Amino acid sequence: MTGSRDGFSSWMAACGERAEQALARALPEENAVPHSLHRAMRYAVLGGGKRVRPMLTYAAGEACASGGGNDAALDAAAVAVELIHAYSLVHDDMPCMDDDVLRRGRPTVHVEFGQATALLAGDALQTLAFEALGGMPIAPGLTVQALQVLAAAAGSRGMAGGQAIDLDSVGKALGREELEAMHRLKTGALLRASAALGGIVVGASSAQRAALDGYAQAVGLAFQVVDDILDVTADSARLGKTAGKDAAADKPTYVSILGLEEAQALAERLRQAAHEAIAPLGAGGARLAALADFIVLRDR
Ligand code: GRG
Repeated sequence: MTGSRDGFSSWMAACGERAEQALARALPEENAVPHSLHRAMRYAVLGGGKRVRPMLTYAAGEACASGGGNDAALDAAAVAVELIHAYSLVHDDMPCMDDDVLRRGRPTVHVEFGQATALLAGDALQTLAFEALGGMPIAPGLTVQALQVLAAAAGSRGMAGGQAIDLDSVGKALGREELEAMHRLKTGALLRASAALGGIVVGASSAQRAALDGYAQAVGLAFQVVDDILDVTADSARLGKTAGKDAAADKPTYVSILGLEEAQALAERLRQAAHEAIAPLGAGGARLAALADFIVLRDR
């Protein structure tokens, strides 16, 4: 099943469902006080999204586990990375940042619940991520490592730092290296942590962790290159978010710097680099390889 496209599609569907259920369990119920905050948190997280980060966590765990992984710990790690992602989208969409009204085909959280609740929902999703990791049924030393990896990836030397550089770069002529440095933080750091956490919770060896990291760095960059390509080649209905925003905001992108064809060639080179990086994982890395293909060849 591992090698076939149909097998991979069912694995992706099963992973998406598994992540959805784990997220639904981890989030506070809507009928718990304060209702509007909990409704906003569930609205931000459930019923949408490709769940790429949880898939990276599950596939990395599967690739490195000897004798079956720890399902509860993998679920907690998958929940944690998706909660951080959801928080970043809620805050990114707010008027003080990207100011967007459409996300995952629905009104953004601040449009639906107001700015103050959106701000709090993002904050609370972020802290819930660390609560989930803190409760993992694994050796305490591994839990501490996982907490450090996720905190660093989300913070000022990771995603939040990348967002700050992005906000500063509007209207500026960034070079390719500066653009890459920004994306390695803004989107790459969390994707990298998603794979790392899968390895950590199943007790991956240092060689396995190094292979996962090389893979995740290539995939993280490829993800952003493809995001820039889709911003010009796909429409808003397919993306479930506003298309063409980067050009409209005069933001530097891989397409604006390299042109469409060279950006597509770069995505393909990164896909191949991702495959090469996981060669040391042998047959266990098949899901990760298929996931790299999905990330580069996706249409939304
Ligand atoms: C607000 C601290 C803070 C950070 C925001 C990641 C981010 C930083 C903002 C998201 C803005 C954006 C559209 C970035 C481009 C790449 C990206 C992360 C796209 C959205 O991720 P997907 O495609 O979304 O995985 P789904 O909805 O499928 O989960």
